[in-house]
Amino acid sequence: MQRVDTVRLAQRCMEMCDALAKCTEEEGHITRTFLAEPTHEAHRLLRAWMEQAGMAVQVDAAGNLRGVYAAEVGNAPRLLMGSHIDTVPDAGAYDGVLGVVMAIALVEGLAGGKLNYAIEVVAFSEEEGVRFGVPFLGSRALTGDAEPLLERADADGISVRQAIRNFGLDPERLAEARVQQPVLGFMEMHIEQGPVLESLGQGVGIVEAIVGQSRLQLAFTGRANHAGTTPMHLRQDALVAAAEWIALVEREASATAGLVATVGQMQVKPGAGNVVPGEAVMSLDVRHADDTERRMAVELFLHRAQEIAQRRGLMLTHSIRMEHSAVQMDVALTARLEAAAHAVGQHPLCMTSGAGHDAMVMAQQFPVAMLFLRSPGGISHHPEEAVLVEDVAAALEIGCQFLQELENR
Ligand code: HGY
Ligand code: MN
Ligand code: MN
Repeated sequence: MQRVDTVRLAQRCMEMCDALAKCTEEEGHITRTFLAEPTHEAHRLLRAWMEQAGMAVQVDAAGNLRGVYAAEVGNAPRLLMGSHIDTVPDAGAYDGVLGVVMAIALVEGLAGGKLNYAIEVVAFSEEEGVRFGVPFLGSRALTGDAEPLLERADADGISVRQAIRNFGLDPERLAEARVQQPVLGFMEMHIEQGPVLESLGQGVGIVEAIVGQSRLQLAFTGRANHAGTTPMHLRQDALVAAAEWIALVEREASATAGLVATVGQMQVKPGAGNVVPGEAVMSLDVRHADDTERRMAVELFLHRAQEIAQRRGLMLTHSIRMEHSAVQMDVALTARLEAAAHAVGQHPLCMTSGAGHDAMVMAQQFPVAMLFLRSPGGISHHPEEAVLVEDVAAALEIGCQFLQELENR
């Protein structure tokens, strides 16, 4: 494999992320949820870059854009690489998309040279779970586990099935999205989205495990009433109950090592300033590297919510939107990634990911490995999310060597 100009490729990756950032639902912000209109433009850009790099490109029924770089011989196994192109609302420019464009850059760096395995770069259509409250729609299509999600509806009552149709795809062909070929593994490059690498002055990290996560929806239901005429002791105020519970969640999570718990979404009804809130519907995101600790925390938070509801004469309902166990990266594939780093003179930190990734889903069926890039300021899911071009170059150096290590497997 010839010497690759990773500095030039890193610059190209930054430019590609800038171009994708313009594909947004919200003027002045980066917001691109599952199969939203701007995804068509994002696909157009990615398709052009993939084809330029020598890939044959198609879109599957889940909206994943997939480019295949053929091997030197027909029925060779394939390496999967990629990440997601959907975002949270008002996102940064690198979460997900950086891993897609870096994978394209690695293929571009091959400059037409063929390997004894194929490469498939996947731009997953949905990982964040913003539109339908359930994440990993894209990668679950590749593992053949997306069908159960087809009837989930978004806030406007549009189902996943209908959203796929509205995008111009055929949900009846979802089963064809499943990976059929023999797979060497899935390698995902992604920003860390946290403070660890920066705090240690490291540009790149190797992921050993991804924490487990539970995503729930809870609703406190009391009784709406007049804000002026209803005495305080006669109220069944759903928002006050939620506030008491959210403060408790923060207290308990802060007191438990390795536990994080977040209420990120809330709808209050009827939502008028002069009406005592009758209903408060909110999300709960709970994560821990140890699944038992996480499940115990969820139990505790639900028990406490029930207690608060009882004491305040309210009703509590809840639903589990998603539950995913902690995932260990594949030891052998990760060892190859580490060997590649050492071969190019880098010694990345081995670490756990507090963020969820498509690799969690792909790990259900394939060996997976992940490479992290430093998040300056430790910030993500925020417009100030950043990445350093020199860290992208360093990660591409490792990626090029990793492709070579696989060639010599
Ligand atoms: O929420 C997460 O962990 C990821 O960024 N989707
Ligand atoms: Mn991500
Ligand atoms: Mn994210």
